[in-house]
Amino acid sequence: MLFKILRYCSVALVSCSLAYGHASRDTVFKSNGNPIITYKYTADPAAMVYKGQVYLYTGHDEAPKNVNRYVMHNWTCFSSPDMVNWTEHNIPLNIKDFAWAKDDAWASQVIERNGKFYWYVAVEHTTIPGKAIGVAVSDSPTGPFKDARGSALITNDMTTEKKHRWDNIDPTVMIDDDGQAYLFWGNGICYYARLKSNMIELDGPIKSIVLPKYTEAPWIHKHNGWYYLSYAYEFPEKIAYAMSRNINGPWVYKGIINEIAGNSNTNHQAIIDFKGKTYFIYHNGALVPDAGSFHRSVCIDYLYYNKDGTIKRVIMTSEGVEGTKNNVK
Ligand code: FUB
Repeated sequence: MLFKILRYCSVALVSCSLAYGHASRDTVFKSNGNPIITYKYTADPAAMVYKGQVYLYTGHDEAPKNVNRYVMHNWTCFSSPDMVNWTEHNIPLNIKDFAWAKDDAWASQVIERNGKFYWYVAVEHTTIPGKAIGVAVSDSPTGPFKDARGSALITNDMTTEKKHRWDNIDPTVMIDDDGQAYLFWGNGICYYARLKSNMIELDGPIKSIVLPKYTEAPWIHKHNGWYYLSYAYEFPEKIAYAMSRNINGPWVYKGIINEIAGNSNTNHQAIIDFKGKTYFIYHNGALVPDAGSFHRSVCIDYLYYNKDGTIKRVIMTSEGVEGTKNNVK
């Protein structure tokens, strides 16, 4: 406990010019195991590799103590050359950047196309009841980002298979080798649709995929010719996955990757290859003083494949990853 408190304080010193959770300038820090960020609560990680750097995008849990619901108003961006030395970039995106959105800066993902960076986000819509997906764009992975459409890309009235109002959340995006982009998303059902090359319009119907005990948080990635669709399974959430030789399926369910992440009902993974290793990025509820399902923290551990392409179970650790260089610690 003493160690945790000291660690909390030491990063707070590095960030001494910051009001809690609101960076006025970039913040540089070295992660010291899991959770990797110890001066604010971060959730719903998504990551992207671009020009030798990892860019990590997260939500920001801001619920007051003892408030047991998501209070989330902005998204954050961190970069690292080695998965250990990190820079937080001054708040790149806020719910207020979407004039049509009411609140709830939920899960998101950024992807690059032709030198532009598209940030897909889940939010609460102001006038169309329910959750919606928007997209912001920037010329830089660290922003500034602006609303790319001036309206939502997906609204609750566009999907009818599920009746609850939060089925349109948790966007994940992939550009396939032939240049076709796809958006996957959903709570209680996994939706997907093609995107036009402008990345801000659908290019065809919304379809759905049947996956065992699917809850939310789809993440699409490709590795050695296999497509992987990982997702939050049951509730409290484990992470499971399916594999396919084609992004349009059929998807074959393969099992659990990650167990329930300590002290958090949700788990929310991103998977990236970076400098020869594969990383499993997720959140748990391990950071004092208010750790839990509504005060979550991003963690990173290794992910390993078997020879046949299936994924070994992730071992969640407090030590985290060593980074890509021998001299980072
Ligand atoms: O952070 C709000 C919601 O919790 C996300 O959209 C889900 O994936 C879960 O992590």
